[in-house]
Parts: sequence; structure tokens; C-alpha cells
Amino acid sequence: PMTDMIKSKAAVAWAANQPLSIEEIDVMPPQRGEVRVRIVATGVCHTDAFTLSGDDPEGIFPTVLGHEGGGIVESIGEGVTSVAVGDHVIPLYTPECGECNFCKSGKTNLCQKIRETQGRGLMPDGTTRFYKHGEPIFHYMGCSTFSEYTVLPEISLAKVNPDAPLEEVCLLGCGVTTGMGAVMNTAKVEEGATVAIFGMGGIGLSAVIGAAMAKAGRIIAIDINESKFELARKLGATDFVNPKDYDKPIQDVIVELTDGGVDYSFECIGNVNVMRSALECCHKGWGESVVIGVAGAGQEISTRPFQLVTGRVWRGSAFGGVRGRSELPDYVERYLQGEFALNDFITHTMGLEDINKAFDLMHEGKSIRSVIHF
Ligand code: NAD
Ligand code: AHE
Ligand code: ZN
Ligand code: ZN
Repeated sequence: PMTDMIKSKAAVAWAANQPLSIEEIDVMPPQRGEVRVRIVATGVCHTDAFTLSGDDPEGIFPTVLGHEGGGIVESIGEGVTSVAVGDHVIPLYTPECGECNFCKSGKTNLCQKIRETQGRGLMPDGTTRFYKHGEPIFHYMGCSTFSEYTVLPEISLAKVNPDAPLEEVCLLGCGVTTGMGAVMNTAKVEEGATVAIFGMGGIGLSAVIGAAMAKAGRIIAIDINESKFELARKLGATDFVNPKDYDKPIQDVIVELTDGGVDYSFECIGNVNVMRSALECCHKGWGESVVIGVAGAGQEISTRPFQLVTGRVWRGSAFGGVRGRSELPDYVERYLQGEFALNDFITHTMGLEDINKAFDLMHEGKSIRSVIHF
């Protein structure tokens, strides 16, 4: 099926640390195995701000950021069979090809089929589909949802139930799935467990939802911004800790509070010092800590190896360990069945022209998620 170049409104990041610029860009037709999608709505995740800040070693400019979207297939390239024009889709920054060693291992969601080109802001054939005055603009995390139209490989799309409002389920494209999945797939938190969650942004609050669904006995919410605790309580958190209220390491506070430490902890901030606290607040002999937060170039984690020798486990999770094409549609179904709400997270909505406001609100600690409507 032949299609033409299309004009698209997009928020372009021309350089690190500059406000996004609203532009009309050219979006090329989908090539073999590719799909062009009209984005209906997109959330703004802290990772978008991280890359814009210049701290992301893979950050490359100019680019169209955004990776938490929902959209409708506008056109398909040659050979595309798994989606059709009009299908509702969620872009996947972790694709699922089903045939690479990673997909076939059954041990990870980290499909590597297109990881190398994706990390360089390119489509799998090594070129880009975005242009402004004939100059190429790079893709981002294989998604680039801050554009009215974007192009993705077929393997990077989850086809979802069209009854689901894309203005809400876009959050399943990253934040909510990441937090819930880290608790349920990566840690496999069991009923009655004691859980500590560091950072009550979109990711940490989703981890609270996951822990409540897993029937954790105690869910300790930790944040330096106490305005986040109200929603945390509503979602099921049972204890609230502001590290600023103490003059000793927060891991010591939590170990005392829990008579020896937690069964599971989750770092949902991207701060390497907090990652250490999250490990060290785990119970000797069995406590497991999951790193979800993304830390900047050059940052490293540390702890005494004795922490691991004595049975604590340090692990990490990307996209909640969820295989996007085969498992994400079911998250949408569970949302439709009322198992969890998404509107609690949407503190702000705005048009693309106001997207810089979404970044300001995030940095000021005033939003959980801003959702951009096109
Ligand atoms: P956010 O900015 O909405 O939330 C971060 C929260 O951490 C805020 O509430 C903030 O007040 C709190 N915080 C900051 N410093 C703190 C400290 N020292 N102690 C306690 N709390 C502190 O961010 P988000 O969108 O929820 O993303 C969180 C992190 O997760 C980011 O690093 C993001 O890049 C990462 N992330 C990872 C994945 C993944 O797949 N691994 C997916 C999405 C996001
Ligand atoms: N580019 C960064 C790494 C960024 C990162 O860790 N990304 C997460 C998703 S964050 C979503 O908000 C992820 O899925 N990582 C797995 C992968 O393959 O990128 C860097 O440090 O280079
Ligand atoms: Zn994200
Ligand atoms: Zn694969």
C-alpha cells in the first residue's frame, strides 16, 4: 500500500536543555515492516526529561521525544500483517519480535532485534522518517510520541481493545505498566509481604497499585515531597516516610520500622544514593531490591558486598518485565474491567503547544502525569 509524506505537528528537541519547539515536520511513509501511527494522546515520563537534560548517554539531538503514547494506525508498509489501518495501538519502546535469542529465552522482555538502531535514534534500516526542511530529525526510544504522526516497526506496536480511551491507556505505554509489572513480574511480591517504595511519581504510585493488587501486608511510601502521599494512601500505601524528617540514613529508619527490613523494595527515582538505601533496607537473608529509576551518565551504585553475601538481592526491571505485544493488551483489558484506575494519575491535560508546561510541572513536583492531547 503506497502512502505519501505527511505533515505533522511535533514538539522537537533541537538540543539538550532547551525548551521543546512546536514545529510542522515531514513524516515519511512507513517502509517495509513499518507502521505510521496517528498519536491521539501521550503522557510525559521522567525519562523524557532525563534525556532532554543531556544526562542520557544515548541522548541524541535533534529528536522527537515521547514514549508513553496511544494512537491509531494511519497506514502500513509492505509486508505488515499484524496490524491494519484503524487499529488502536500502544507504541512499545521494548519491542517483541518473538524470534531473537532474548525473546526465545523466555527469561526476559528485553527483545534486542532492533535495540542497536533504536539506541541511535534510527529505524531498523538505519534511516529516519522525520524531516524538517529536508534535514533529518532522530527518533527516540523507537517511539517519538510527541508528534501527531510517528513511524514504528510493526514489532513495536501492541494492538489493544478499541473500547479503551487512548487518553488514559497511553499511560500503559510506560509508567503504569513499569510500576505494576516490577512488583508483579520482576519481584513477584506475595500476599502479606512488606514492601518499601522509594519515589511517589507515576512509577512509584503504580508500584503501590501493584503491591496492593498482590495483597502486600505493608506498603511503605517514601518521598521527600509529602504532597504525593495523599494519592499513595488512596492507592493502598499503609506507611509514609519523609527522609527529611530524620537525621540518620533512611535505610536504618525503615529497618527499625519493619523489625529487620522489608521483603521487597523498589527504587523509582533514579538516584544512586537512594538505590543503596533501597538495597540496604531489605531484610537480611531474603530481601530483594528492584532498581527501576534511570540514573545519569557516569553514575554508579555501591554497597558493601556483605549486603549481598548476607542474602539481599539487587535486581532491575525495564518496562516492568512486560512483553509488550503478547502481554500489554491484557493490561488494557484489566483496566477496562475496573481492576485499576488510570485517571488518578492524570493531574494535568494540555495540548501539544503547552508541552513545556508539562516538564515544568514535573520539575516543580506538581504533577503525576501530564497527558498531551493532539
Ligand atoms: P517523577 O519525577 O514523576 O517521580 C519521582 C519522585 O521521586 C517524585 O515524587 C520525587 O519527589 C521523588 N524523589 C526525588 N528525590 C527523592 C529522594 N531523594 N528521596 C525520596 N523521593 C525522592 O518520575 P517518574 O516518571 O515516576 O519516573 C521515576 C524514575 O523511573 C525515573 O528515573 C525514570 O527515568 C524511571 N523510569 C524507569 C522505567 C524502567 O522501565 N526502568 C520506566 C519509566 C520510568
Ligand atoms: N538510555 C539510557 C537508559 C535508559 C533506560 O534505562 N531506559 C529504560 C526505560 S525508561 C522508560 O521510561 C529501559 O527500558 N532500558 C532498557 C533498554 O534497553 O534501554 C542509558 O543509560 O543509556
Ligand atoms: Zn517512561
Ligand atoms: Zn526479540
